[in-house]
Amino acid sequence: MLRFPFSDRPRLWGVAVSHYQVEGDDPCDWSEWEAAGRTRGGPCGPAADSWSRYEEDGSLAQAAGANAFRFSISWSRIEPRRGDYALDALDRYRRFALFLKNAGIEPAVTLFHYTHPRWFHAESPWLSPASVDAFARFADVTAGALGDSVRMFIPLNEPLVFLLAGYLDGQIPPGVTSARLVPRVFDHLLAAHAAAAAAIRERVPQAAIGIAHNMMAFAPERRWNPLDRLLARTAHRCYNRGIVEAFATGRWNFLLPPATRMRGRRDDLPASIDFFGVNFYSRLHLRSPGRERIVGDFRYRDRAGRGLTDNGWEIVPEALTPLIDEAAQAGKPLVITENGLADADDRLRPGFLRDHVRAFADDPRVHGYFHWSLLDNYEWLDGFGPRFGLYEVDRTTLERRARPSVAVFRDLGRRYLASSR
Ligand code: IFM
Repeated sequence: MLRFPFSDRPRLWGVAVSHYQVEGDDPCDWSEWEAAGRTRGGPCGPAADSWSRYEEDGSLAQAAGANAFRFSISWSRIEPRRGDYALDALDRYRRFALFLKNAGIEPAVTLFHYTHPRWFHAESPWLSPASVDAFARFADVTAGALGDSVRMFIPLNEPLVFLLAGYLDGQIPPGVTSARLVPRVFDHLLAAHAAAAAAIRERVPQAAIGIAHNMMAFAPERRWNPLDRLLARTAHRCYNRGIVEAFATGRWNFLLPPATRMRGRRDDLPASIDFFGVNFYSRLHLRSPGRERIVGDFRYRDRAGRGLTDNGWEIVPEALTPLIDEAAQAGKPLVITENGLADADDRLRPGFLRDHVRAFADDPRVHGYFHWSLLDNYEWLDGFGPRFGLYEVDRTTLERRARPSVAVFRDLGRRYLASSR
């Protein structure tokens, strides 16, 4: 059975987007969040209008030399009312996947990328086991519709980011702030991943399934301070290793600072993935004891001396190597499922690309790279401020224009793909 790495495509050189950030006009829990004024950056509105321009975006990816395109499915478009599936929306994604396939581009489909249908939090929230069944049904229907052109699936994008922002900080929907509830939601997210993976395998036996895990480098703010060092180790253990361990062994046991014990077991997790995806962006410097937060301060700093991105993140490609080592503990082939930066002037992106690609290009454990992002898009709470695109999107006309980095990306891709032959 053909799984990952694909023998007919041993390396992936791709771009990534997510539905809500590019499609536009998608009524869901996030659009309600915006309407309630809960974001700093205003509403998403038409985003980049990819819902009607996906094929144009696919062609831009092709022009940039990509042989893979990661996009996500809007659950709210597919199931606007519980149990009521919108065949036209499924068909829209099917046509796009087919377009990519015909263009020689591997479609990589994410099912959960932060947003939910409006009924979800009231009828089957992540606090309830009903969420697991609801998500598995969505996965089943989607894999059934796309299975003839898609063989690469990522049920969950960044489950820990969603968990912490949605159920601990309450910054994103559903806006809960309860450390007590976090372990239960984590269990249900992992159960939903496993149930979705099983549903996808039923429909698409040759599917390659993975997780996209956001990994962050952590450093002590004051290297000499044992408490800062302890905090950095604890953050790494929880934020990076917890999920790796869960997929490696089917068990997890770690502390979510300051005092929440995350412990559990799911024997079906290790076999539920064929690859482990790493989303990597930056490094945080931690200081203890906390002044602003109970678990301590965390800040980005330009310690590596490469400058900060437009949204203030440190550029630190050398931190990717140890995180790849960590992710490899999952015992699966690796893919960099996201990596990129906000850089409207495209001043830092060429060097960023070269330095990050250098960190994995000769690593036999890594089988692909997806740049975040193909396009400038809606950066959640920060709205359209941060510009992550290889292609700039004019906010008035929504026209796409190649940034100079497209040529750098294409050139790096040519070399990356050539060296796998
Ligand atoms: O835009 C996000 C994406 O939705 C998830 N990973 C990080 C990106 C940049 O912040």
